[in-house]
This record gives sequence, C-alpha cells and structure tokens, in this order.
Amino acid sequence: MPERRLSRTRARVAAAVGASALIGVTAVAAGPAGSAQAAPKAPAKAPAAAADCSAAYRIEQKLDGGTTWRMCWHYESKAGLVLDNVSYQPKGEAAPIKVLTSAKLGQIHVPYDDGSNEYDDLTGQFFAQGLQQLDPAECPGGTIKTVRVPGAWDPEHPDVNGLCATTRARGHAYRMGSDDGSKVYQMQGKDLLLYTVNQVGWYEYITEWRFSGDGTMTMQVGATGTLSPFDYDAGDGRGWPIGKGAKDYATSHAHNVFWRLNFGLDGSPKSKIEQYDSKTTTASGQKPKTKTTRTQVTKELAGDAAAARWWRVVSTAGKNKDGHPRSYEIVPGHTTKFPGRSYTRHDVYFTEYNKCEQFASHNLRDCGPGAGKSVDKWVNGQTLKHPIVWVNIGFHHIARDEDQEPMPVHWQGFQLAPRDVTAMNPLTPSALSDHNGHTEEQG
Ligand SMILES: [Cu+2]
Repeated sequence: MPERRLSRTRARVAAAVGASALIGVTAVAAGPAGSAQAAPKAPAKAPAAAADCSAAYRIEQKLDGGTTWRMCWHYESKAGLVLDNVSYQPKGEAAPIKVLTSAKLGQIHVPYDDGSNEYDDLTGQFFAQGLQQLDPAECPGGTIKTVRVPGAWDPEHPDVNGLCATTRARGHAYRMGSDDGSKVYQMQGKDLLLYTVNQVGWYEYITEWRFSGDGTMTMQVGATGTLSPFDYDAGDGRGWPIGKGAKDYATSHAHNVFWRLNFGLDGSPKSKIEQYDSKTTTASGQKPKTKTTRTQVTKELAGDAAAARWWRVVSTAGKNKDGHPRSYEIVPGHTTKFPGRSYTRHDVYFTEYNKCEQFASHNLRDCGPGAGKSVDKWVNGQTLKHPIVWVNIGFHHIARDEDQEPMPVHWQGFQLAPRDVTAMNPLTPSALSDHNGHTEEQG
C-alpha cells in the first residue's frame, strides 16, 4: 500500500522539520497544512465535570466478583487518550472509591543509538493524530467508541472509531484449598480493558489500560507495526543485521515511555508519597534478617528503582475498614534506563502539581521564564502537597529478524497495586469473609 507508506514517511518528515524549527521557541503550531488551527492544548471541556461526563465519554464496567470500575475519558491533541475520575467500587463498599483524577501518557521518547534521530512521539510526532480505526474483530466482546481527534490529518474526517472498551480474561484471580482439603476456592477473573492504537512513523503503539476486579491497574504500551526502512545503517558498527547475510543493519534505538498520574485518592488531591527500602543483613551462624524502613517523601523527588525499594501514594482522606490509610503501590515492570538525557535518568518523578507541566520531555506549555521543558527540571525542592507521579519505563530495541514483518508486539509498563484500599481481598468468597487478620485454626 504505497499510499499508507507515503503518509508514514510524511509523518516523520513533517515532524522533524517542525521540531528543528522549534528550538528556542515556546509555542508550537507545527503540522501539515490544515491542522495548524487545531494544534493548541486540550479540548476546553477536558477535566470539567466529575464522573458526570456524557454517556459517550463514560465507561462503567461491573466485573465478576462484584467490582465496578467507573471513569470518563477524553482525547487530547498531544497526549491522546486521557482517563478522568477513575473510581473503584468493590463488593461491600457503599460508594465508589476515587483513585485517579487523571491518567495519561506523559511522553514516548525515542533516541537512536547512532545519534541520528531523537523523537518525542507525543509532542513532536503527532502521536494523537495517528489514532487508528479499529476493526470490530480487534475489540472482541467490546465496544469501539468514536473519538474526535483534535488536529486530525484530514479535517473533514476528525472522527475515528478508535477506542476499544472490552473485558479480557486474566486467569486465576486467586486459588486456595480449604483447610480440610474438601474444597478449592478459585476464581477466573476478567479485567476491564481499554486501548487505542496510534501510528507514529512506521510504528504502531497499542496503549492499554487494564482494571482488575481486585483493584489492580495495569498500564502498558506495546510497540508493533514494522521497522522503519529509513533507519538502516551498516556503516558505524551499530545495529543488528536484518535480512540475508550481514548487509543491512537496522538501527537500534530506545522507546522511553512516560506516564503521568494525577491521583485523587478518596476524592482528595493531597496524597503522601512514601518510599520503602529493605535491607538484608547476615551474621555467621544465623539466618539472614531483613529490615524494611519507610521514608516520607515530603519534597519533590527524582527516584531511582532499586532491588528492594518501592513507593506508594497514600490517601490523606480515607481509610479502609481496618483503619489503615488507603494507598496505591507503584509496581514498575522491566525497564532499561536510558542515561542519555537528564529526564530519562530516573525511574519515577514526584512533582508538585503545576498545570503547565504536562509532558516529561519537550513540554509544550509555557511554565514561565527558566522553568525547563522536562520533568527532571521540575524537581526543584517544592514541598509535595498535591503530588503528580511520573513513571518512566524504557525499552532498548535492538531489532531482530523476527521484527519483520509485522513486528511482534513488545510490551513495557507498570502496575498500580492497591495496598490497604479494602480491609481484605475484595474478591473474597463469602465463606471466608471472617478470615481477616490473625485467624486461629478451628477445632
Ligand atoms: Cu523499536
């Protein structure tokens, strides 16, 4: 399909020109002719109304086990899909528990190993405009929602059937044999799953948002499509031979994906961030001992993952029925940290909310003189009252023969796991509902 290939080529080229013209300039109106009027910011109606968005923008799904997830969505000119007012209501909770005020991608940064190219796919390469129409067959069991794309390539056709909302099996939600071996408690769970496919150059990014009955959220981006035919270079010893022999080397590169999370736990933007570190000590003749310490993160932080380190976002407005403050733990997936830029050098960033700080790199909004255009610059000592969480997961892509073609999807992402959001597993079967805390053996 030469037509499609042409348009892919044009996407990268047009954007590259735009990016170079941008240096030293604050505002952006780059884009192919006809889309300039739509370049600015998000649609004005964006985060206005709480859970009362209109039906077309509302997602509500009750899952097996009685958990209901609710949220609104909108679509922005740079970030693409944004989820608003995400709440979680497990069985036995009288009202929805508010979790996230908004969640979206914060950037996909793509630097090439040979230093030839470096892309910011969201704010520099028209990720949002590359929204793909989904075939009903690729949203099995779900509904495909119509998305109006700001700054659409074809202003005559801005509506794309591009958001799939469906459910997908997750396998065991739990399993436990009863004490006397007479019974097995087990549950096969399903997740609420939302996704869009956005084409950038020769790549297609599948952005998945998964919501489980036990309160876990899984955010991941899968890259597929095909290798860029322009990014072959046998000349400098970098890359991997693709095709017969060792003639054509696909240029290696990284995909550094950022997410931006604005928590609203229990309806309040004021959350606390805590870091936990475990240290194991050994002494001769004794078994190893491990001690876990908590550090309150009270000021903005660029955090580095470590083998026995994790963070959580703690509610200041609500507790579970055991009297424990509700929280969500950040569970990063596998990452390859890219040391080449100050903003990719850390795994998480906690920054104080500032409306103009929307993208982890190549941020387009004007945050004032000297404010900086990337998330690392916004970590400058402010006290965290309303923390924004940025998660950076990197993938170093050294192409392989199997990448051609289409490329198998390679995934990268993280989870948000509930920690003390409910007093017990929200999926606990009624026969076990009194098994909370230190339960004694019966009889
Ligand atoms: Cu790649």
